Amino acid sequence: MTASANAKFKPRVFSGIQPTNHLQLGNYLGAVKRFVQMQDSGVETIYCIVDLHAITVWQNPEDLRNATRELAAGYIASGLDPKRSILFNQSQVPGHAELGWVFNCVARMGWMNRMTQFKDKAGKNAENASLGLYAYPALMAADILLYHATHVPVGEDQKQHVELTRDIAIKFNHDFKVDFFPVTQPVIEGTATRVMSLRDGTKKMSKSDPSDASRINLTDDADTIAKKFRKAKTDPDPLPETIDGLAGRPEARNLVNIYAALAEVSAETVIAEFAGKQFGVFKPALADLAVARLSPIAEEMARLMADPAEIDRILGDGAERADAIAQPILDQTYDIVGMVRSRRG
Ligand code: AQP
Repeated sequence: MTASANAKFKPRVFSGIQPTNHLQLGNYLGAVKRFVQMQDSGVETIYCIVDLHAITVWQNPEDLRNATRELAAGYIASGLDPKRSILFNQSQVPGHAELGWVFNCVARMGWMNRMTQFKDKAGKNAENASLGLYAYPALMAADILLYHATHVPVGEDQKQHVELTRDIAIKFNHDFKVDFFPVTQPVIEGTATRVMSLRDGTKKMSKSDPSDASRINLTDDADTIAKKFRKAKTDPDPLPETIDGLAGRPEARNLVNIYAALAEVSAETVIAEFAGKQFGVFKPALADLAVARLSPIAEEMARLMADPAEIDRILGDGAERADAIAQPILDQTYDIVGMVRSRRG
C-alpha cells in the first residue's frame, strides 16, 4: 500500500458489504477474502456490515436482522478475526448517517447523476426508486472518511463510488480550506475483481440476481455447487492453449478466473494445466476445488449462526471500538463546518 497524497494520514483500511440475501462467490473472492489478507498487512482494518445501505431497497425487517448476522458469520468463517479487525454493523455507529448528511451537502447532483449503479439498480423506474438509493454513494463516502481510511479493498463495480469519495474529500478540503479528509485509494487487485454470472458472462454475479443458478452462495451445499457449475453457460470449444485464446469468450474466461482465484494461482497457470481440455473435464475440477474451499466456510457459518447472541455481542463490541475512532472525526468535521457544539455529556 502506498501513502502518496495521504502522507499525513495513518494507513487505515475500511470496507463494507450490504446484508442483503446471501454472500455470493463474487463478494467472497472480490471482497471478503482480500479483507482477510489485509489483516496481516500490519495496518488497522475496519470492516462493516452496511445495513443502512441495505434499506435503500425494501427489506423485510426479520430478513435484514438475519442477513446481518449471517454476513457477520460469513466474515468470521472466512478468517476475519474480530479481535484483530474491527467488525460491526453500520447503524450502531450514528456518525455514518451524520457525516452522510454533511456529504449530501458537498456532493453535486451532476456527480450523482453519473453513477452507473443507481441507473442499474433503479432500472427504468427511477422515479419510483428511494431517495436513499440515489444518495447511496454519499453515505458510502461517509463510511470511508468517518475513519480517515486511506485504502478501500473493493471489487471492480465499486470503483466509481470510491472515485466519488475522493471527489467529496477533495471538495470538502477545498471548500473549507483544510487538509482534513484523505484522498482514499481503491484497492482492486487479483483475478476475481469482477466475477461474472454463471448464466451470462457479460453480467456481474450478484446477490440480488433473480436467478439463483447465476451465482454460488456461500451457504450452498456441495451438490448445489457442483450442479451450478455443471449447468454454467459455456461455449462448445475446448479451453485454449494460451490466455489470449479467451478473448471473446466471456463465460470461459470467467470460469478460468474463478478457478485461478480459488486455487490462488494466475489464470495463465490454469490455462497451462487445462489447455485443450473440454468443459466436461474442467467444470468438475472447478466444482471440486470450490467445494474444498467453500464447504469449511459454510460449516463454520452454520456453527456460528447457532449462537446469534454471541454474534450480536461481537458486533456491539466492534461498534464501540469503531465509534471511538469515528466520534472525534465527526466532532472535528462539525467544528470545520461551523456547527455550535455546546451540549454537555
Ligand atoms: N461479482 C463480483 N465480483 C467481484 N466483487 C464483487 N462484489 C460484489 N459482487 C462482485 C464486491 O463485494 C463487495 C460488497 O458488495 P455489496 O453487497 O455491498 O454490493 P454489491 O456490489 O451491489 O454486491 P451484490 O452481490 O451485487 O449485491 P446486491 O445484489 O445486493 O446489490 C464490494 O466490494 C463489491 O465490489
